Amino acid sequence: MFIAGNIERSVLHLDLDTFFVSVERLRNGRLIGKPVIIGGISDRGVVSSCSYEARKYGVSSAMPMKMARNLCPDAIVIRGDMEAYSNYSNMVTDIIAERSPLYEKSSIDEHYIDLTGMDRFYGCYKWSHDLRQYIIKETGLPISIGLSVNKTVSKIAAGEAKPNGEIEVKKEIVLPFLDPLSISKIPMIGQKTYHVLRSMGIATIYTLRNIPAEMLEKLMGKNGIEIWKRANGIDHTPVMNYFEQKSISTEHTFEKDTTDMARLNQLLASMVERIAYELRKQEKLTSCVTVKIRYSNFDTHTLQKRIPYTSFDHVLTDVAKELFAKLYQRRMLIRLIGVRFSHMVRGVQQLDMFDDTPEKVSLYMAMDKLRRRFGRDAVRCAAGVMTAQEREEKALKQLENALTEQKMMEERLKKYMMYGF
Ligand code: DCP
Ligand code: MG
Repeated sequence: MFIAGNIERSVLHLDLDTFFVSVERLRNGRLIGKPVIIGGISDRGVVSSCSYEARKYGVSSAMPMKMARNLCPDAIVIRGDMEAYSNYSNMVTDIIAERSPLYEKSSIDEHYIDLTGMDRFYGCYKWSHDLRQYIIKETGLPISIGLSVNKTVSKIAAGEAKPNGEIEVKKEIVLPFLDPLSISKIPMIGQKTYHVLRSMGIATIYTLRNIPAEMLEKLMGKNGIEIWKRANGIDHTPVMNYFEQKSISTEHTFEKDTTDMARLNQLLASMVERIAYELRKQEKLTSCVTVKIRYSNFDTHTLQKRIPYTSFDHVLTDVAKELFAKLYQRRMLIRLIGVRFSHMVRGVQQLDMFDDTPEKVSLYMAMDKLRRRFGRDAVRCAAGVMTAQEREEKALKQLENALTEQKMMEERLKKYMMYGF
């Protein structure tokens, strides 16, 4: 996409406040005003979302649940319900889609809208304010917004507007707005980069943006330049139309057309496994599965289903098989089958962790690790590829490794929380 450097853009960022907690509060008013934590409820689970009342005690997302309970023993801990959150997420997206010229859904509770040019008809800020009020009225969910010249500044502004607020950062005040903020507010700066920069005495965006870009490049490569640009309020990345965002798909054409159901189902499962791995590698979740069949006479049929956000093979395989069974009614020879995941958002597996036992999550992590090390086809659990006993033995072994690794990770996290390294 071509973006002229001198055209001033208006980009709106919307982020729902304590999203999962807010949905639970709609369903149970007694949770309002209390410390609430959503996540895996076992000790090995992690915090997905927590209320401001819980944050006061130092609880934060991605923290091990055990630690969160220690910090805030009075917190009400709730095992999440991904289906409900997906429904509310889609409700918000539908409202935005109906009214916006161009929007991007960037995570389960975040959207960007490109409002460039709207000022000629209707003030951008007024439009954004009205949209926010409408979302609150229709869904009952608190949401914060930031309006500015690009995605980075508007996202930071929405963060600063929380809870339940709105901030506009006009072009002239971008730098004064950014300067006093902590470098951790820049979305590109993760924990690792933050610690590197802090160890060099860089705390505020002002200090960061006054460091020569070449120095940051030497320190962090290309990323260093990008970080320097963000600190200076420069970000040309376009708002990507949600429905034009890349989907992940795969197809298989048979050498000899077939009607062999067992083979078709087995192949479908292994195709799903392959692209679900790709999905997790990209740290994405999908909410729409499409299955395609091409018959030997080239007649092509597709069927799709919207589902709660997930990246788990076992969920996706079941959906794909269900769609295939519905689609394949003609008992004719099949020439090709395909699977596609679309309506994807940024999000990690942790998001759906509470849907499953910690053992299953560990198993997925172990399998993906093996795939990373030995190639994507190193692990298969599609029915029929291994005997049941082989599968179980392999799964147990992977589980064992994953649990050891998870224990080590928890130790590291604990140490980090205690000593800050
Ligand atoms: N989420 C998750 N694991 C993470 C981060 C987020 O499961 N590591 C989920 C739970 C959140 C939702 O995604 O409710 C949105 O993430 P946010 O970072 O926007 O967190 P919240 O909406 O909970 O809080 P805030 O008010 O800070 O936006
Ligand atoms: Mg949020």
